[in-house]
Parts: sequence; structure tokens; C-alpha cells
Amino acid sequence: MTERIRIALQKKGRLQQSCEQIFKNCGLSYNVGERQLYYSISEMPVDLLFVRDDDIPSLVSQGTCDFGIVGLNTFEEVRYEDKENFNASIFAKLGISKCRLSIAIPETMNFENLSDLNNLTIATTYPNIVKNFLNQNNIKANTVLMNGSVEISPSLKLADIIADIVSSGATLKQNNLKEIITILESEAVLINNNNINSEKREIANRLMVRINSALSVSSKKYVVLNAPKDKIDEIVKILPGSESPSMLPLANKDMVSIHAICTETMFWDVMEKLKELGASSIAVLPIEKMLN
Ligand code: PRT
Ligand code: ZN
Repeated sequence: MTERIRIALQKKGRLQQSCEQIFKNCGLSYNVGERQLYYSISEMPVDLLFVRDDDIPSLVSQGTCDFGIVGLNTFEEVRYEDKENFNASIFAKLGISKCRLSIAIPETMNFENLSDLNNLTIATTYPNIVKNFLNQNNIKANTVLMNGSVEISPSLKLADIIADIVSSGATLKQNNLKEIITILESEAVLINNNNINSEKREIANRLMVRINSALSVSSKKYVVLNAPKDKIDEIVKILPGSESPSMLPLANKDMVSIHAICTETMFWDVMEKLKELGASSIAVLPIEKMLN
């Protein structure tokens, strides 16, 4: 009997959007309904299980799934929970869904060095990673677990500071917080159970060849938008993975047209943030071929 591999994917959320696109660009499209939790791909010996992203590391570690795609932040958080019995590893880094887990403090708070964090309370969704960071740096601080709206906790006096996922930094800014230290640089990773046999490993290698070629083309987009001159820096900062964009003058002297090649997926929330910053006529176009 020939082997099949079972991969755990996020059911709904940022990674679900990226994964669906990647698989589609690999010629392995799946179209699952709200309630469908399982999908067998016919073109390859691959079965997909759709779950909450927080469950993915354990499902792979326990062997319920052979592989999973999850943010490194979630993988590390679960791994630290019970390091000795954790039985999964990183098979490949995917270079998408890049973000960082950072400590942020109220804009008005002074910060000179790490010892300033002593005796503070840190709100976070990632207590294990944060505690490990604090231990390594000999800091005695408390953590308080928040599973959402972490950024609001200092203003509600639930905590002094936070440790949360940052991408563009716009959410921190909106909540009058400033980033002071990055604890972990994260991206989506393909993880594997440590006991998978060589046949399953081989299937994953074949899948990765497809994924890598799909990633090298699909994630690049040509973004065109009109921006107010006084917001250029902020706008360019949140364009995902943009490399030295071009600026063209417009008839309206207060505005410029920005043309950028973005190396990462442009999600609706980024488009909305661009709009909030005053950008208009935002167009995201596919790139057919590119030679660097
Ligand atoms: O329901 P489920 O538990 O499956 O999903 P989830 O809500 O836990 O995860 P989801 O879909 O929000 O994110 C999945 C993964 O995407 C995360 O684990 C990260 O690895 C990655 N990722 C990339 C991000 C971001 N970018 C991101 N910006 N995850 C969250 N954010 C949030 C962050 O928490 C903060 O509230 O966006 C805000 C910050 O964004 P900026 O751009 O304002 O800095
Ligand atoms: Zn989650």
C-alpha cells in the first residue's frame, strides 16, 4: 500500500488564506465548505485536516497529523509548553506570513535597558516564549495571558506592557504603544512529526518543490496607489515586503503615485490601513514574469 501524508492547516485566518493560495498555485486546489474538516487531494497523496492554528503543533507532535503549516510563533509557544515530550520539528520555512513577537510599552514610558522590565506585568498570548526570554535575560517580570486585544491591556491597566505579534506596527501605534525589543522573528513553517517514515518524507519533499516554485512567483504583486505626500513614509512602511518603490508626481501637488513590488500577500487589513493613512485608488496586480 502506498503512503499518504496528512497535513494540518489553519481552518480560518491569515494562514488559511496564504495556504489556500499556495496550494492553488501548486495545482492542488481545494474548495472546502464551512463545515468540511477534511479534504483528500487527488493529484498527490496528500490529505488536509482543517483546525485552529493553536492545535496544529500538538496534532503533529502526537502524530495525528504527519505535517502541519503554522506560524513559528505558535510552534514555539506549544513546544515550550512541554519541551521534553514535544515530538515535532521544522521541515521547511515558507517565507510567508512574516511577523515578529515584540515587547511594546506605552509611548510615554521610558526604556533604557532590559532591567527596566523588572517587576512589570506583561500581557501576552505567548506566555511560554515570553517567560523563556525573561529567564534567559534574568528579568523578574510577571506575565498575564490574553487571547486577544492584547494591545489594549496597558490602557485598561490590565498590564504595564505587552508582548504581541507585530507586522506593520500600525496596531501598536493606534494604541499609543512603542516597540522596544523583538523576542522572535516569525514566519509560516511546515512542521513534521519526528517519527514519519522516509516514504512520507519523500512525499513532503515533492510537495515542497511545488510549493517553492509557487511561492517564488505567486507572492509577488505590483501595487499602485495614490498617497498624500506627508504620509509617504508611513505608507511605504506597511506595504508588505516592498523593495524601493517608485514615486510619480500627480496633477494634485499634495499627492504622489506610489508603484511598488510587494513580496508578500496583500491582505484586506493592510489595504484598509493604507486607506486610513489617506491612500486612494489602491490596485494590486499580478506579476506574470520577473527577472531580477
Ligand atoms: O482562529 P485561529 O486560532 O486559527 O487563528 P488566530 O486568530 O490565532 O491566528 P491569525 O489567523 O490571526 O494568525 C495566524 C498567524 O499569522 C499568526 O500566528 C502569525 O504567525 C501570522 N501573522 C502574520 C500574524 C500577523 N502577521 C499579524 N499582524 N498574526 C497576527 N497579527 C495581528 C497581531 O496579533 C496584532 O493584533 O495583527 C496585529 C498587528 O498587525 P500590525 O500590522 O498592525 O502590526
Ligand atoms: Zn490561534
